[in-house]
Amino acid sequence: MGIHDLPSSSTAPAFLRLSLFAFFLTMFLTVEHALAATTRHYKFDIKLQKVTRLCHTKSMVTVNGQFPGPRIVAREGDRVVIKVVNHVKNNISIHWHGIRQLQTGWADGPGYVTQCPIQTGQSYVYNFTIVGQRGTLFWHAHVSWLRSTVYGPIVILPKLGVPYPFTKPHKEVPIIFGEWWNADPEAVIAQALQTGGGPNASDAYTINGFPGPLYNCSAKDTFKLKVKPGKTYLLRLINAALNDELFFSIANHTLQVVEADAVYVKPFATDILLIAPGQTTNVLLRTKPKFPNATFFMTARPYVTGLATFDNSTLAGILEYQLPQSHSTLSMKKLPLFKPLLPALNDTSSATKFTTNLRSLASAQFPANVPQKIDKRFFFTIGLGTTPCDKNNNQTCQGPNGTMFAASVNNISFVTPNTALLQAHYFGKSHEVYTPDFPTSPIHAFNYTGTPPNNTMVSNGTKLVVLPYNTSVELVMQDTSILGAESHPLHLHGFNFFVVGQGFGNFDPNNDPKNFNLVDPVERNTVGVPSGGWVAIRFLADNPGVWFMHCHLEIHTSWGLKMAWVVLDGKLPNQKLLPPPADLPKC
Ligand SMILES: *[C@@H]1O[C@H](CO)[C@@H](O)[C@H](O)[C@H]1NC(C)=O
Ligand SMILES: *[C@@H]1O[C@H](CO)[C@@H](O)[C@H](O)[C@H]1NC(C)=O
Ligand SMILES: *[C@@H]1O[C@H](CO)[C@@H](O)[C@H](O)[C@H]1NC(C)=O
Ligand SMILES: *[C@@H]1O[C@H](CO)[C@@H](O)[C@H](O)[C@H]1NC(C)=O
Ligand SMILES: *[C@@H]1O[C@H](CO)[C@@H](O)[C@H](O)[C@H]1NC(C)=O
Ligand SMILES: *[C@@H]1O[C@H](CO)[C@@H](O)[C@H](O)[C@H]1NC(C)=O
Ligand SMILES: *[C@@H]1O[C@H](CO)[C@@H](O)[C@H](O)[C@H]1NC(C)=O
Ligand SMILES: *[C@@H]1O[C@H](CO)[C@@H](O)[C@H](O)[C@H]1NC(C)=O
Ligand SMILES: *[C@@H]1O[C@H](CO)[C@@H](O)[C@H](O)[C@H]1NC(C)=O
Ligand SMILES: *[C@@H]1O[C@H](CO)[C@@H](O)[C@H](O)[C@H]1NC(C)=O
Ligand SMILES: *[C@@H]1O[C@H](CO)[C@@H](O)[C@H](O)[C@H]1NC(C)=O
Ligand SMILES: *[C@@H]1O[C@H](CO)[C@@H](O)[C@H](O)[C@H]1NC(C)=O
Ligand SMILES: [Cu+2]
Repeated sequence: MGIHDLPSSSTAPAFLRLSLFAFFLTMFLTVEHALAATTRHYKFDIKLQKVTRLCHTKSMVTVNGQFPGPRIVAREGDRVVIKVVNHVKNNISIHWHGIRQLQTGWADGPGYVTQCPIQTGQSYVYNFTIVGQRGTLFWHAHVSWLRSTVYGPIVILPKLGVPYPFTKPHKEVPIIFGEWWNADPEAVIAQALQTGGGPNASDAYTINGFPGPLYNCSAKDTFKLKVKPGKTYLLRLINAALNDELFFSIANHTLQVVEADAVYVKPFATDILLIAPGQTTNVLLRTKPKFPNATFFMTARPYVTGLATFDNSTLAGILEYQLPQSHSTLSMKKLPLFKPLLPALNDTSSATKFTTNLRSLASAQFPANVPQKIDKRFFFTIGLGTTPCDKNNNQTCQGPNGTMFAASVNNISFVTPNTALLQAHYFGKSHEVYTPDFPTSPIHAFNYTGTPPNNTMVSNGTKLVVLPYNTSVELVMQDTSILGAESHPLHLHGFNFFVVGQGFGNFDPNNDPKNFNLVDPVERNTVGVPSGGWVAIRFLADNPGVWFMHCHLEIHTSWGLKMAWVVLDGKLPNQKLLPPPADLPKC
């Protein structure tokens, strides 16, 4: 029954939880209007839990002691209310990654952006409605590197009675990729910020929390996907890893991509998937018609373009067909095991082939509302850089040439304030916290993907862009070759955007826009800025609030590759940010 186990809910009738769910779904099609959206309640207790992987046991921060964390299941249109209680010494907040949060910016979650963190012994109720989204998203901690262990799936089912625009799956299975350090990830990032060098690479990648048999001391920690022949499975793939985009493949099986970041796409078949941190992708797995007398590895390993040292290991799970009765004496262990062939770690052409295949479904029922007329254009450089090393502050200067690594947008490395930006904005105290002068284009133009400038030092500040309500925005993000070109998965909070164009080299404002796809571009919340290239996105700023935008490679966020957009209230009541909840944490 899997995913159709809906959680306890204040108004959902008990029958929703029965396995005859599908039957009732059909039966109640005609009275759909009578079954209004419901409220789903969850409680997240943030607490320590001992977990062992690769023969290393550590006490880590979790939700309800679970790793990965519990799944949130709701329908499009439902309200979700999650009470988060912090029982650990770390400050924490939770981000509902990809949820639009229309008018409810207070529930978005990034620490010091929309809220102060929830401190030890305190709690906060996240309260939001899921509007116009269906598919897979995920939730994760949004303070420091706590998301390495604090994450879980968000499953958004279509409204009751609305079918999927693809084969109805026999079963649905969330598959969440993560990254495991034997050490405490908080110590890893603290050390990196003190030395100024790159952080220690992770020790393993995980699939639903398990590294799988390709690692030492890990065979028993293997995720198995048990399937029946001749069925269609919906795999809800989520990349919750910190610092690595991943290639994924299942031996001898082709996958049909149907959805990305909770938006339907035009279905296409592929053997290889690319999924960046912050991205989600739904695929259909059609199992072989008969018991294949074999088992199959599903594996993932990184797509890496930067110069830094990285975890080059491979996670594996097993796709296992249920034995037919006639084979009951056969042992699974004796069956041949097939392995998929993954692209090389630096295979940019495989990566590009996958991403350029993604197109919005753009049907009458699920249109692609691409902004056609643009009010404001922005051009942001995205890349690495350096800052001076301060030995008096215990920094040990192990970054490039005795400096400290930094990262920036338009050469500004974002300085996180010690109070929340959204509160400063809402209560008219912004002048004390940030300036509204984030540059619309680089202050100094250079050959962004050519020979890098000699001076790699970045500037810093807490600068934001302020947009009137309903501004239609076009943003070109240009990778730079400073300290190495690299693919950066940029994530925008509060909006989906359309990926209207991408290319390699420097963006050409005269010729490239002619090739923009304004008909059926993919709509999502996280997009990879190609290594040594650019990407153009469009979105309508129809959600008042303060919205974080950052690289979803966590180390780049730590180094300052982040900024925020302020979207002002509109005139109508439903165009205004709601007042803050009474329990909003204080700094
Ligand atoms: C959630 O928000 C709605 C709308 O503002 C409100 O009616 C409801 O009381 C809130 N629920 C909780 C538990 O705070
Ligand atoms: C990072 O790796 C170095 C070299 O292996 C090791 O000495 C150091 O303790 C590690 N740091 C953390 C925080 O685990
Ligand atoms: C799996 O693929 C390999 C390589 O293409 C092929 O040799 C093998 O016969 C396939 N096995 C099954 C059970 O499909
Ligand atoms: C991974 O990196 C290690 C250390 O740099 C190297 O020895 C090993 O060959 C690499 N493995 C792969 C699969 O690239
Ligand atoms: C299945 O494969 C095993 C191992 O290769 C072999 O021993 C067995 O005879 C096969 N059974 C069938 C029904 O093909
Ligand atoms: C990818 O890596 C291989 C082996 O490390 C190297 O030979 C090749 O030149 C690299 N390709 C690109 C496009 O960087
Ligand atoms: C630097 O490190 C030393 C030893 O760990 C510590 O005693 C001192 O307080 C630190 N200084 C600063 C400015 O953090
Ligand atoms: C580091 O210094 C060397 C020698 O001065 C220079 O060639 C190189 O470009 C510098 N690298 C960076 C990243 O600044
Ligand atoms: C930028 O650098 C690239 C790579 O070195 C070079 O091919 C290109 O001609 C340069 N463009 C300009 C405008 O100088
Ligand atoms: C960068 O440094 C090199 C070598 O020191 C020098 O020849 C060159 O003129 C410098 N370029 C600029 C733009 O300063
Ligand atoms: C920001 O830049 C100023 C001036 O260069 C410098 O003194 C300060 O340390 C920097 N702050 C951060 C957080 O990097
Ligand atoms: C937790 O957050 C509060 C409020 O911003 C801050 O004062 C405190 O230093 C933080 N504690 C830790 C351990 O980071
Ligand atoms: Cu990045």
